[in-house]
Amino acid sequence: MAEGQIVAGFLAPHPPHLIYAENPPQNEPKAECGWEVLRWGYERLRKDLSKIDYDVIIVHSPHWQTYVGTHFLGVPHFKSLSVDPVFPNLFRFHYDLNVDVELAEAIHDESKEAGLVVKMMRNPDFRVDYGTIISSHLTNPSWDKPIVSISSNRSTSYYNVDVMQEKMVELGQATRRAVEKSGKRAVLLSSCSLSHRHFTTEAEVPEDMSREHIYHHGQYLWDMKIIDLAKRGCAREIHDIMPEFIEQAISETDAGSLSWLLASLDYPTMPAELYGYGSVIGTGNAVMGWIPETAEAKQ
Ligand code: 2XP
Ligand code: FE2
Repeated sequence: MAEGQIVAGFLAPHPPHLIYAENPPQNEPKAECGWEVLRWGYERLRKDLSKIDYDVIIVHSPHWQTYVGTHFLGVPHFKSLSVDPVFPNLFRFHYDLNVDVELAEAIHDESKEAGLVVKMMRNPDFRVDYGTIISSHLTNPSWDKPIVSISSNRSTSYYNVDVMQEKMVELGQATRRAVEKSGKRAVLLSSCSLSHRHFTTEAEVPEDMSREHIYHHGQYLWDMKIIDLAKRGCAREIHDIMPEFIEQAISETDAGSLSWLLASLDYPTMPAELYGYGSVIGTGNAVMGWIPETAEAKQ
């Protein structure tokens, strides 16, 4: 069996607004427009992804919160309705998805061997979280690939940010080892925003873009710092300033998704491709990523 590999890794944020504005048939609420720069960014991401072969999407989501260890979806098929608890007016999404349980178990086993507390989630009636669904949909709207969904252990809140960082390094390395042994080609998604300070009131028309703007200049500067480091191939530095970024920008990366992605990719030194940056209810969102094969092709 050929050695498996991580063929791409993306920061793939999950504001439900992006699905709402896209009007896929699965979502009940319908919009006129909205958040185009981010949606065009995802469009460019999909175009790049269409040029590479892959078998599976692995997503780490802040909205599957498990306080005892890291959990993995462990049922082959899920079909239900996902309603965003904060934005039920924007996101009522009928999902129907397949899970690569074999690979999920392999990452689970590698993680366990590395000393992490882990669990396979075997409840067939479990409601898949909207972070997993939104990032997976925007990356691959045809849903023709199985996913592996990994929970967030929330150790930044439950312990502290250093514990989160350490655990995500272990989880990322375990993910990489499991993918390599599996013989599969995997695309990884860190399902999170960067700065994460929300508006406290919503516009009457949610997609009224005259109301959408950066919330806070300091948080914007932090987002630019992270993007600049990624574009310059300084993934290790992003890991190193993560604790300060989380504190100063109230970042959704506190869930560990980005730390996991960077560790899984073994801290890429190739420049990240930035597909788009924009605010959603004031939060900072970058769609960007690393496709190692494109770097090799350019050499
Ligand atoms: O607040 C969150 O975590 C959400 N997922 C909803 C909205 C905007 C995010 O950037
Ligand atoms: Fe979120």
